[in-house]
Amino acid sequence: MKNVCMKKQSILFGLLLCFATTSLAQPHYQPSEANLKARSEFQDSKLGVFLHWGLYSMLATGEWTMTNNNLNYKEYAKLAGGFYPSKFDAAKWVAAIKASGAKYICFTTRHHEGFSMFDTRYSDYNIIKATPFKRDIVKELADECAKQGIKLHFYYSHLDWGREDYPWGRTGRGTGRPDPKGNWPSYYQFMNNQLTELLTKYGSVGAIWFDGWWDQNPDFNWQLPAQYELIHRLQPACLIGNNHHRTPFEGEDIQIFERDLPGENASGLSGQDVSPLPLETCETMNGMWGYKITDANYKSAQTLIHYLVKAAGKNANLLMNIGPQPDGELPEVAVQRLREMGAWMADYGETIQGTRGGMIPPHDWGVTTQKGDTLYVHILNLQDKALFLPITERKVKKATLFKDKSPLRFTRSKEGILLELKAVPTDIDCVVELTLG
Ligand code: JFZ
Repeated sequence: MKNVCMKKQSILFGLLLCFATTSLAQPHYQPSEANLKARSEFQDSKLGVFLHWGLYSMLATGEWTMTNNNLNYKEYAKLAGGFYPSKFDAAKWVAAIKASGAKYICFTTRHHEGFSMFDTRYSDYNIIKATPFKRDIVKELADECAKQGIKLHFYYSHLDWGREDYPWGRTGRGTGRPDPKGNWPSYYQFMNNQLTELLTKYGSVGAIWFDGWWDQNPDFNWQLPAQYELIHRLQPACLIGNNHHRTPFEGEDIQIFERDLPGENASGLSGQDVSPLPLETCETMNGMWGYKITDANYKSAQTLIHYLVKAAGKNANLLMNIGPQPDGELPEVAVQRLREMGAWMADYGETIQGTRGGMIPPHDWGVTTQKGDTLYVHILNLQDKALFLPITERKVKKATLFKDKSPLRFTRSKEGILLELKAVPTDIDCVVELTLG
């Protein structure tokens, strides 16, 4: 009798547990139609420009200076009183960036230092209340991007070196905040309040680019599902990316790589698997994200273009960074690079924008991109006049040199085609256009 009763009880308990777990389980994220469309437009765009701008720009030693030098958070906050970027002109920035062929800008609305570059009700430590500048930089950028027809993405730091309620993580331990425990519910609410502002006051937001997950232990509960749900509820087409250096979590729309082409892990930050989501890799133009006065080591236009083309060949976008100066201008060399990239994009943009990674995987000589029946062969590094291409699945009907549309000869074999170039290529990117049957 007792046994039967216990059995009944355990069945009941089991049923209850089953009910509880299914009803508590997060429903599987289903991206909206608008989101899927935004993903594909994002993939088409191939080039974006990252801007790291904040109070740290004034110290001109990069955006990690607060933690690297253990600067006291109350002292650091005084920088705001002197932040007056007198030469800031959103129209000029957006025009210079657009000229590169980039289709979106990703701007640091609030970096790890904790300062909000926008007008926010939820902290006085912001561009309007704490600086003599008193202009909402994010708003000016958003309006200008809308006017000039380029998308705007928001970088948003999950970690904060200046707030007392952010629980101490790996970094920012020397900034003088009193309580290592912080107050997570308060901090989480603060972030969601700010995200709500960013997604309701600045027009359509292309993406939220999170960063800082890696600051806590991997088992820390960031409550991301509810935060992601909030974002997608406010703007279903807004793409969510998180620079956590892991394969994407539920609810994310793009996969981010830092200073790395997907799958290469050259920087040691991106050993994660490559997911089927749209991919983006970010890279600095010199060696630092935030403005660094001593870093004049800008990559050449050729290096940047090669990086862009290699990313495209790996089916990824390049988000190329510039650290604006404290006076509000973009560094002159950076503007020059934007111009140089723009000149290349004007001629060759269509061989990457609107394409996907091509059927031939990347090789030492270069990469391929593809749009319908057109395969673009990007020869970046070849000391030869002949190039073998392992194409067996499709028939190659025609080969032309992209830049002047002149026909190229090739011979077919069982293993592929042997392309005959007129000379050893010397262009930054010698593009051959193949028409597939
Ligand atoms: C992160 C930021 O910390 C950095 O300031 C910049 O915004 C970049 C785009 O993204 O970079 C990281 C993130 C994590 C590590 C190093 C750099 N890490 O875990 O060592």
